[in-house]
Amino acid sequence: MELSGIQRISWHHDGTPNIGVPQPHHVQMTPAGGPGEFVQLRSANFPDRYIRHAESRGRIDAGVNPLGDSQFKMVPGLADPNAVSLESVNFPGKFLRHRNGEVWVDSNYGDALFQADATWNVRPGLSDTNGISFESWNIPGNFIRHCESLLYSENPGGIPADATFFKNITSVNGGRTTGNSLMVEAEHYQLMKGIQLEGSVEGGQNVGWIEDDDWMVYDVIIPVTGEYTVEYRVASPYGGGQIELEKAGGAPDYGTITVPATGDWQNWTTISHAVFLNAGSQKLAIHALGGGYNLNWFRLTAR
Ligand SMILES: [Ca+2]
Ligand SMILES: [Ca+2]
Ligand SMILES: [Ca+2]
Repeated sequence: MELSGIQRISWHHDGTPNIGVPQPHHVQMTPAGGPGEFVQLRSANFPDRYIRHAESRGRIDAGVNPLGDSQFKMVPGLADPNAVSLESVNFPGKFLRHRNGEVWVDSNYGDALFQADATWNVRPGLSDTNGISFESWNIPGNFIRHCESLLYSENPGGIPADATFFKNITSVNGGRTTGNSLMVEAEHYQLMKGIQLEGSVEGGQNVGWIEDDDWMVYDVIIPVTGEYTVEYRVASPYGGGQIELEKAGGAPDYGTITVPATGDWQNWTTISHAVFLNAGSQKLAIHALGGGYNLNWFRLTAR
C-alpha cells in the first residue's frame, strides 16, 4: 500500500538512492499550443528517437510503428490543471505515469495516487531551453528521463539531455515525422473542394483534378513559432499553376509558389518555399490560385 501523505523516498533504477541535485529555479511554462495538443516528443541527445509506449512500458525508439505509439495528447494535469498529463493517442484513457521510479502507460481508474503519478510540470529543457522537460508533480526533482532506451522518473543528474525533449511538428491524422520534418500525404486531407484522388507512380495516391480555386485542408501542430521550409511534390504537363499556402478559410496567406512544367501528370519534382508559421494547432490549406498540377505530398521542415 502506498501512502500519498508522506514524503516518498525515491531511488534510481539502478538501486542507488535519488537524493537529487540542486535545480535552477524553474518558471512555469505553458506548452506552445496549450493543453489538448497532439505531440511527439523527440529525445534531445538521440534525435531519431521518440517517447513511445511498448507493451505499456515507456521507452524511446526510432522508427516507431505504429506511429500512434509515439503520439500523445497533452491535456490539463489529472491532479493539477496548471500541469499536464500525457494521454496515449491510440489507447485513450491511458496516461504516462511513474510507478516505482519507472514510466508506464496505465489506465486512469480515477484514484488520487494514479492521477498524481500521471501529472507533470512542464519545464524549460534541462539541457536546452528550446526543449522541454517533464518534472514529476508529486516527486519534485524527478523528471522523465531515458536510460538504455527505457523511461524512468528520476533526477537525470549529470546527463540533463536524457530528460530533455523537443516537441515535433505533427499532424492530427498522422504523417511521417523524421528529425525536424513532417511529411503529409496530399490525399490525407481533412476537407477539400473540387479535387479527386488517383494512384501515383511513386506509390500510394496523389491529389489530381486541381483547377483554379480548388483547395485541401490539413490539421497540423506547429511546435515553435518561426520559419519553415515547405516542399511540395508536384507534377504538371504544362506548368503555370500556383500553390498558395494559407490558413483554412482563405487568410492569412503564408506564401505562394509557382508550379513548373514537368512534362506529364506523373513526372514528379519537388519545389519549395519558406513560410513563417505560429506555434500551435493550425488548419493549413493548400489553395490552388491556379490549377493544372497534381500533388503527391508536402513536407514541413523547421529552419
Ligand atoms: Ca477540380
Ligand atoms: Ca488566400
Ligand atoms: Ca501521396
